Amino acid sequence: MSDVFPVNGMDAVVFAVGNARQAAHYYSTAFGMRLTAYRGPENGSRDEVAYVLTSGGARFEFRASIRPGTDLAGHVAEHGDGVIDLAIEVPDVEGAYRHAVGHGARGLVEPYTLEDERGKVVLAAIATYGETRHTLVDRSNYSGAYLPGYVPAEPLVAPPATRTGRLFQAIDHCVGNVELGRMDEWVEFYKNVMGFTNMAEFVGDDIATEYSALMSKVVADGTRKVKFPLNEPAVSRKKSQIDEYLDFYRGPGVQHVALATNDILTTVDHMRAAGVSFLVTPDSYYDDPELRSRIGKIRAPIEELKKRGILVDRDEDGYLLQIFTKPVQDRPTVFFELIERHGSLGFGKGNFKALFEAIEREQERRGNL
Ligand code: TYF
Ligand code: FE
Repeated sequence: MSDVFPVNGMDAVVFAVGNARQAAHYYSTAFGMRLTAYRGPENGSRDEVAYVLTSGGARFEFRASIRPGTDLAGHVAEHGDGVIDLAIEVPDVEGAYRHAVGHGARGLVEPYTLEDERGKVVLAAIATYGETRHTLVDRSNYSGAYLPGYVPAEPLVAPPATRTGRLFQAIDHCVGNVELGRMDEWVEFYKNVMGFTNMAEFVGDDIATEYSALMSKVVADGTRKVKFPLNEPAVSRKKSQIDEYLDFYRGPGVQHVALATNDILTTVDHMRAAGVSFLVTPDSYYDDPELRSRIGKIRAPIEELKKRGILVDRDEDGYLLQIFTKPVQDRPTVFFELIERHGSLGFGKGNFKALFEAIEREQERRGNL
């Protein structure tokens, strides 16, 4: 079967922030990322600065307005720091854009080409949930640092001597929170507009009413390189963590970005030493004999996971290790996940109970439960 919307993978996660220079510093020190490109008033960008950081194949861009009254300044005032763009690399921007708008997507930017001495990049953009967009990017004919208009940049800080490799190498999945009752519409959007399909993993009514206070489904492209879980709040006895997000973000948006690592133990140690806070997993999680028999043999002793609060889940294809940060900005909105996969294509379904309880403990501390 031919793919109606071929994708190469995630191109970048673009954040709108109040202070991009400080964000770039945080993601350099705490996430071990490397500054690679910059755009600002020194090179012709009058209103905005942008810092591009990478870690292996993962790319983040942090944009900030340096004047009032810009769209970017308005976005930050309304939503706080957050994700404005989940950019996707595609082999054919024109074809992808036409397919998307022909199947119900709202076009934001028609296909256009940017050029400089390093080649050319084709871009277009469509709207998704809330004020989030998907820029479609073809950079196959470009060898510059990021995009025309950006200059190459040197790392902001030298990595600590104790760190030898990168802390993560790819974006595993990006999760969106949408309004109550809208999840299935957005699943249909990704099916129709991008030809994505539903993955098996979901949080349905049964789990929602029992403890999660959310419903969730996952859509992915045919190659599973781009995976987008979608959450909506569920009506339950407590205020949903999704409602807390929607209140503070003031609408739908990106909830978490999962980062793939080959060595979650080392990554957590570095990030924690650099001041990143993770959700706490109670000891009882590890001492449960049912967990021990369910997960079988894994690459690290359970004690090492327990020390760090790392969760483990197994399914028919293999297992995964995962952990979640607390929100990384002032508002209780965006957070990160670290994930180390060993065969499993899932999202940690077996951890949902422990995870959602940990999230609710934080919600309660913030007075939002
Ligand atoms: O992406 C996922 O589906 C997992 C689990 O609010 C999850 O990381 C789902 C919802 C949520 C937090 C984590
Ligand atoms: Fe996740």
